[in-house]
Amino acid sequence: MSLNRSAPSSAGGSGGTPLARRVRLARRWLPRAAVAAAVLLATAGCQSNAFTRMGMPAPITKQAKVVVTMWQGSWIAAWAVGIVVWGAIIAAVIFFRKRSDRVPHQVRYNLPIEILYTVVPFIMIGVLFFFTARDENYIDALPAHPDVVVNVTGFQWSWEFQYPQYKVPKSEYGEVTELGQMWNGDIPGNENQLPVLEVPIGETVRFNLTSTDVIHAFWIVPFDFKRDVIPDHPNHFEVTPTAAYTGIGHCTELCGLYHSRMLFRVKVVPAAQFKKWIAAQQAQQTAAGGVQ
Ligand SMILES: [Cu+2]
Repeated sequence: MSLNRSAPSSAGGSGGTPLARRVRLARRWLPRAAVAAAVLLATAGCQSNAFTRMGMPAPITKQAKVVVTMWQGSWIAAWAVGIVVWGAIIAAVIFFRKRSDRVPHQVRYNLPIEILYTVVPFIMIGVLFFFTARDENYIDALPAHPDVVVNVTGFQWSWEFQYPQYKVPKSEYGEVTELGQMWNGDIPGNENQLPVLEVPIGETVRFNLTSTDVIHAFWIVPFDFKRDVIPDHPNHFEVTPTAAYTGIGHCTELCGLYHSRMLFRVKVVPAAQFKKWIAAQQAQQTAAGGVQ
């Protein structure tokens, strides 16, 4: 947008005291600046970029998008409340300065104002609660028939991923099983030895989480979501990936000496590529008589 900067100075220069000129300038430009800021905010909100996500990683699942929207909504609500509170503080500082020793008019026991003080925070909490509960129900939903099931086992200090729908006959586990090594940065290329978790785009993927020892937590950063992996307490969640992704997943619950090395490779790939990969894993593990 190109703003004509010469207009205000020529208009502002036409007579009047300096104060009157400043007031005229402010009257002319403040509404325009407010509209420009509102348009900028509204249009910037349409696209998902690092600024409008307010620090959240770019989402790669339907559920993660809901998390980001919730986060943005919380910021908008916080800003709205902040602007009102700051506005009231600044107004009090400017317009209600101490001018004499006269005690100002007191409002205690003023029932309408006290009801307002009580009701407004309840409404604010109610709105936040409503959206939080709605989104949490969506994110925690476990539809009956997921397309792909992954059983995740966390242990000190690595992960095991099993695909019970894809059998590997005559093997120890009887199904496609991905194991790997704990990360060791001293060994070049060691990241290629990490266990692999591969899931398809556009299909519902159920994760069943268990631990064999202590509490771990499962975290794929752009899922915008973490879930604890607890011994004797199976946890579950389901996502629908929406975008390709290759990266590193983490344990995000301090679980012991090598917690920070408890990494895994994540590949979110098109469904056809996933089918090919899982068939290759089945063939390979069947030939080897079990997991490699
Ligand atoms: Cu851990």
